[in-house]
Amino acid sequence: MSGRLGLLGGALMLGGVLLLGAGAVVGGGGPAGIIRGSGMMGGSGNGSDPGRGGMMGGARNGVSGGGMMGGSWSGASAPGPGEAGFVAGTTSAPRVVRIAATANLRFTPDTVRVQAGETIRFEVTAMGPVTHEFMVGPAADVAADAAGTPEVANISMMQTGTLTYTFDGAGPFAFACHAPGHYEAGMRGTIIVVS
Ligand SMILES: [Cu+2]
Repeated sequence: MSGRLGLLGGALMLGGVLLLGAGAVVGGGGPAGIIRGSGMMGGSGNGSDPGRGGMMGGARNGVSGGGMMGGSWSGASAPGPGEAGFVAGTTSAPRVVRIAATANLRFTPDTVRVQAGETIRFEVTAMGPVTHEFMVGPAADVAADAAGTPEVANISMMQTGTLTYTFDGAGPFAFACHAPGHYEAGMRGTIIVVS
């Protein structure tokens, strides 16, 4: 709780859009995994597959497939390094990584792979009746809740906090929630930088 909002973040929006996206996938058919559901905006080769074509439309609207698997939230992110369709995020076109902040004080996923130098737009949704924060940056700063570390605070139930961050250098980088007691309970995550 550094009290500072992230430099580029702070925007809150209703998370209902995510629910609509998940619901739409039900009718899309097929095993909608996190990677498959990400879609490829402008990508090639997917147009001939009707099932995936539907998901492409979802991605265009900012909600991508993934559906509900095992009862847990799996809002899909754009493909990451090493995954089919990966496009490195830039400052003008950040890559979207969606993270669920759960009522049992965890982030899902709790590990995010980024390419060195990438700009990522984190969209963090609070999935239960617990308000969270999302801080990302150098691991030491995140662990210490250092003032000035980019953070979006007060993400309440079914709201989404957005924070954009560029991963310059080798890291290590991390993310965490510093709502009282949450970090101590294990609400933290790791950024893996690949070159
Ligand atoms: Cu939290």
